Amino acid sequence: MSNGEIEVNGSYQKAINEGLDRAYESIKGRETSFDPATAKIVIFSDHHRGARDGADDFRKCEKAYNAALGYYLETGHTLIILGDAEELWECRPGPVIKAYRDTLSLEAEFLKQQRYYRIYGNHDDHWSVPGTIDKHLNPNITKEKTPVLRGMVLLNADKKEKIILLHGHQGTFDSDKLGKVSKFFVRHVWRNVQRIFNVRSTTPAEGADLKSEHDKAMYNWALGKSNNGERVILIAGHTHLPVFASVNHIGRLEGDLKNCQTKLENLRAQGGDVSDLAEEVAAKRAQLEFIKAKGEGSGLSMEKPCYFNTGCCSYGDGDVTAIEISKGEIRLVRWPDDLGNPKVKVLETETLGNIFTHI
Ligand SMILES: [Mn+2]
Repeated sequence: MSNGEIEVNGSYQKAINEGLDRAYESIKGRETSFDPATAKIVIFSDHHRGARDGADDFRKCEKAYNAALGYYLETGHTLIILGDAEELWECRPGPVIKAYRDTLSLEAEFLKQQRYYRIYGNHDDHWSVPGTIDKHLNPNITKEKTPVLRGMVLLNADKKEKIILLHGHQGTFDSDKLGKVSKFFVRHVWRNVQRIFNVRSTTPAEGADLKSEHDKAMYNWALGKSNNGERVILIAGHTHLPVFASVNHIGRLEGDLKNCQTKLENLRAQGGDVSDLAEEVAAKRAQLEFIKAKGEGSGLSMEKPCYFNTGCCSYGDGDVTAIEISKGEIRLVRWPDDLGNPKVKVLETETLGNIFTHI
C-alpha cells in the first residue's frame, strides 16, 4: 500500500483501477510535451448540452461559459473539453449542435488556432467514432477536423512530471460494462432505449455518497501512478463536484473550522478574550452546514495533492467551474464572479512546483 492511500470498497477500487488503467495504457506513449512556465490551458467538462428544452442542463450556464471562452480566446489559452460536453443519452446530436451554434462557433475559434482538444466522456462517447463530430460540425460551424481523444497526457520530460486528463467515468457501469457488449449495440440500440425510456444508470454524477467514493478511488489510482521517480497528477470531470489538490469544498471548510476551533480552545485556556474568535467559529460552522445541506457528498481532504476535478458547466445556478493552468500555477476557477459579472473568480490556486513537490 503506497503512502497516502485512502480506504475505498475493494471491488469498487478494483473496477476503477482497471477502467482507468485501460484508458491510460491506450494514451500512454502519445504524450503532449508541456512546460509549466509557459503553458496556458483551461479545462472545462460536463456541459451536458441538450436541445435547449426543459431537460437541458447547460442552458442556464451558457452566458457564463461563452463569456469565459471569449476571455480565454483573447488571452491565448488552449481549451480542453474533458467530456460530456453534449448530452447524447437524452438527445440526438443534430438538434444539440443546432441549439448551440454560437457556443460551438466560439469553440471552433480555438480549433482554428490549433488550441483545442476534446476528450469524450460517457454521455458523448458517440464522438469516439472517427469523423462523427466532424460530420455534424462541418461545414456550418467549422471546416477543421476536431481532435477527439480518449484522454491526454501532458509531460514535462525534464522533471518527469505528468498530468493525466481523463473524463473519469472509466470502470463504472455505463462505460466499460456496456462497452463490452459491443459498440454497435451501445450506439444503435442501448442509447435509443435510454433516450426513449429515460433510463438513468447509477453513475457518480447521481448519488452524493457514490461521488465521494468515486473521488477517493480516482485519487488512489492517481497516487499509485507516481513511481520510479515519476510524479503524476490526474485531472478528471464526471462527478460535477470540483476538487483541488485532493481537497473538496466541504473538506476545506471542515479543515478551516477545525483550525479555528483549536485556536479558540487555546485562547480560552490562556484566559484571553475569545468573543471575536467564537463568532468566527460560529460563522464557519454555519457556512459548513449550509454547503453540506446541498447534498454534495462528504468532505474530502486527502493527503497527497495528486487529484483534481474540474466540476462542471451545468450547475443549476448558471455557474461554471474550470481548472486553469498558467504562469506555472494551477487554479480552480468559477465564472461568473461573486457579483454575477462576466469575470473569473479564483477559488483555489497553487504553483505546480509546490503540487508536484508534495506528491
Ligand atoms: Mn460523465
